[in-house]
Amino acid sequence: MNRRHTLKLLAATAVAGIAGRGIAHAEDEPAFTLPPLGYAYDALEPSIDTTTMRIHHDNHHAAYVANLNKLAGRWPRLAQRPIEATLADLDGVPAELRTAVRNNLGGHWNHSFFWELMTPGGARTPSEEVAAAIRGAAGGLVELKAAVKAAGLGQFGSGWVWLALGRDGKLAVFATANQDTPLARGAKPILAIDVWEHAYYLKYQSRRADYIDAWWNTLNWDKVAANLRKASA
Ligand code: MN3
Repeated sequence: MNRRHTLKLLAATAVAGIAGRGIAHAEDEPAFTLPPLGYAYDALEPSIDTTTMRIHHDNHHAAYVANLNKLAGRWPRLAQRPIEATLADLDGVPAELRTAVRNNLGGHWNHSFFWELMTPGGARTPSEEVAAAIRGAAGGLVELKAAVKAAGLGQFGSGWVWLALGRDGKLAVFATANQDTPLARGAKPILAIDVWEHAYYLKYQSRRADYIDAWWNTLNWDKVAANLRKASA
């Protein structure tokens, strides 16, 4: 391709881009929006560093949201149902979009849940209600942390570790791959830790265990208590 041809192509792309944005603003808001982090990027220092938080929220989470808006253009029902309902019924998603919806809607839901879990200012230790639930599920907090760490280190590649209330009414620790959610198996999440490398690599490099240990310092136990009450209701 010669230079003149390239410039013509760029000009055409620019015009199409501007027209596209104009139409989107005039006729409708995006179906999905990136929720604000709700606190400063440096609020979880030194456990989670500022740059990681900025890239994780503004780039990684934002990319899932951008992809969802494209998917909603192809399948409007995506924007019309509650997110949880779609994630609990992935078989109801058109087959050709199912993997993309699973990854991007899962990524959007998981991260939205994760940011709130780390909101600074809440309880630094479990309430008696939460502690009792943890004793019943794992034996105690020390044992819960050990189970979460084992699941996190055992997750090959990217994924999440969850404490979730299962269909059987019992709390369990397990990992999911990629952006898969407990909702897909009918479980209700209580807490979650993102063990994708993008969540820790800038500060911890390959030391996933050190990241998991430090992550507990960021946990807002008031959010855990609220999630437990909601799941048990
Ligand atoms: Mn992530």
